[in-house]
Amino acid sequence: MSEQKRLFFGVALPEEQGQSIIKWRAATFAEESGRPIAAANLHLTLAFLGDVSQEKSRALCQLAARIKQPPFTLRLDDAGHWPRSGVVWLGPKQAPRGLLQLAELLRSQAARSGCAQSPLPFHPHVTLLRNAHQPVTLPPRNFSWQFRVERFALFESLFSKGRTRYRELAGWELQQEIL
Ligand code: 2AM
Repeated sequence: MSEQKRLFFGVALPEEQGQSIIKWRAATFAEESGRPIAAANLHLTLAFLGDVSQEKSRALCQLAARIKQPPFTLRLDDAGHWPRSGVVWLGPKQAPRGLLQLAELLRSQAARSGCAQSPLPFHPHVTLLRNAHQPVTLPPRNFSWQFRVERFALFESLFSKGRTRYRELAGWELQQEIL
């Protein structure tokens, strides 16, 4: 059997918004709230694939390349805490239709290719803190970052020397349909 990689489809945060978010995070959450995610690792997962063989990842890439969808604007104006998974997150109060469509398509392609998908509904979020298992005081919802999502990518999750990092393996542009 070929080597397996831990993969997911996602959207990386633009550098500018990522930097602004980590400054805000440092000023907003107490140090003991949880472990902050590095700026370079901030992303929104569209479909988590788990451990995938090379053959399967190639097939999933071919399906992803056929997706035709226009870009959309993503606004991060909501925050929440999931104490069981220990995650503090940012997300949209109202998810744009383009985001939901893209995630739905990637998740159903993944499921059909044998990558089990969570039965829980898709809840778009950018994880800010991990290991946040104690109560966390969330800030008032007076923040907002917004950016155009013009591409999505397949990422590999790598863990070494106690650190996780994400490596982009392939990416696809979202395109306005030309009539
Ligand atoms: P999280 O940030 O809420 O933990 C890489 O691990 C990405 O895939 C993370 O954004 C993670 O979401 C997401 N993910 C979704 N389901 C997962 C699972 N079962 N195990 C690990 N990561 C998962």
